[in-house]
Amino acid sequence: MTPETCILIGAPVDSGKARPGCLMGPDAYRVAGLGAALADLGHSVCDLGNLSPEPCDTQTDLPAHIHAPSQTIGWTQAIAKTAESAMRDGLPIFLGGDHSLSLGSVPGVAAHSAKIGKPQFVLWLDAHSDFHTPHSTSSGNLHGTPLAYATGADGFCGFPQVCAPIPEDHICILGLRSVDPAERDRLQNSRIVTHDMRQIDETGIAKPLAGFLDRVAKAGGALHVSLDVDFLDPVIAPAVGTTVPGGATLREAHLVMEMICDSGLMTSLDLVELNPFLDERGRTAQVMVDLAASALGRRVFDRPTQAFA
Ligand code: HAR
Ligand code: MN
Ligand code: MN
Ligand code: MN
Repeated sequence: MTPETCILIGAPVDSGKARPGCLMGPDAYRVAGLGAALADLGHSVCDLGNLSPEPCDTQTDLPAHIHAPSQTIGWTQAIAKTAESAMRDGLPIFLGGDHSLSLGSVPGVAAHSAKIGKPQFVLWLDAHSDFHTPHSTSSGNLHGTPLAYATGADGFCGFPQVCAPIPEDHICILGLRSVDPAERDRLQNSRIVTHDMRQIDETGIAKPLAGFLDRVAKAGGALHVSLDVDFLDPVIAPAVGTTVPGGATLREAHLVMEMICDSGLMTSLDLVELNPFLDERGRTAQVMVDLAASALGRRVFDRPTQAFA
């Protein structure tokens, strides 16, 4: 692949749910060698360090059970601005942080794509659809809402206006196996393309992904990839607060990343939901780093021998 300028953006967002730990994610990716892995593939790597949330004490009309709304709004503002500017300079990789970081990353990258006249597409690799609004979520956890926000859904009072909403038919979700009833209703009435694990079992993962990548290519689109740790089976990726059995295998996940790389379409990447406090000797962080490397050109024959087993 052609060398990229990979811009690492630490976003230690931990406000999207009650259980703490995702704030340690960016440093875990660094310790697991993300920067060196990308540099070894010939990319130039620029690590911006960790962002901080903008101060926010907006009074909002969000429902009272929403967890930590001000912090998450502050993070959304900071991440969206950095996302838009980083897109001008290279390929941003957002090191989460919980999935509420995508409330900032997706609208931010989409704002840039709109300005350069490229249609923005999103590939959501997740056990969950994250398609709640603050009014439909019963948990009150905003990490379950970013995909709805990115499409311009109503109900995000106090959040920045989404200036370039993602058209529903530009979104593909792969790996679903935990969808709440309210999300299911809204998804079924949307044009979002979903492939749950049952379908992946039946068709394999390559076929639905190839169909989506083909659509992105034909549209001349920009592709944002949002990789939630819980897309993976918890046996290979235990370090996440919301494990759901029956997820993608290591090879399914690498194949997704290798196909994304071959497509040459990826313009930005989120690595989200890693909770290093729940990890086993860093192995989930390492899997996520290896997957990012696959998306950016690593192939089996290039892979250094790993010491851990
Ligand atoms: N749907 C559930 C909720 O809204 C669980 C959401 C879990 N989200 C993530 N990201 N872990 O996908 O509370
Ligand atoms: Mn998610
Ligand atoms: Mn998830
Ligand atoms: Mn279109």
